[in-house]
Amino acid sequence: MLRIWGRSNSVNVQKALWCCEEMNLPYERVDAGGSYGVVNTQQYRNLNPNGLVPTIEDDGFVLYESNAIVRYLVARHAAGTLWPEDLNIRAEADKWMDWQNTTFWPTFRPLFWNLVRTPPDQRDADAMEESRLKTAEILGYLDAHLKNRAYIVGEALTMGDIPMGCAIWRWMGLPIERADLPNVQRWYDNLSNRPAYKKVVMLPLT
Ligand SMILES: N[C@@H](CCC(=O)N[C@@H](CS)C(=O)NCC(=O)O)C(=O)O
Repeated sequence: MLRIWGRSNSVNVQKALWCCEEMNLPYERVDAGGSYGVVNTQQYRNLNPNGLVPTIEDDGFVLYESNAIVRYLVARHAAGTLWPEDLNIRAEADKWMDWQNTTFWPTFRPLFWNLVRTPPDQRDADAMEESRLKTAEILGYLDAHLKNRAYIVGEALTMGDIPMGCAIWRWMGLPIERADLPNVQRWYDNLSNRPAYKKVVMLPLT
């Protein structure tokens, strides 16, 4: 059976879990990372020398990097649905996946990290405000893109929704002032109605 290494509150682990839940694919999850440790053991480093989560083992095949894991899982099990067969549509989905990892998350991370993982007296207020403003600005790009779409590349959920879907739960859940982004809100509402998203993504922010 597919094994997923990683704590369930990790944004990157949730990408893999959400995929599996959407596809009804059986998996075993092993707690690792954060307070669970494990990632510094030799056994884990042999699988993933970065010491980060998630890592998957699928019938002897080992893979890390959350977005690569999402692509692998959906290409293998959900061709034509989560894995768009049309090359242009798939490339568009790919683009938003990469945008989450390389643009959105580095912009949003200071706000998230300070508010969720840092004691109040040690928070960097300037970094938080800069991160909040810049995140709102770039979410405007996603908002414009979603104007005529229910999901990231059309009317149905694809892999393109998975990384940003995991990330937007965090943006929506923080006790902050949020810019008015009606299309992002509508998309987020669509995600929130999905049982798989409720089960593995909509967890307390810790
Ligand atoms: N680029 C990697 C980043 C992985 C990453 O940073 N994972 C975080 C959790 S979201 C982690 O392992 N942090 C250390 C820990 O949890 O011990 C990916 O997308 O998989």
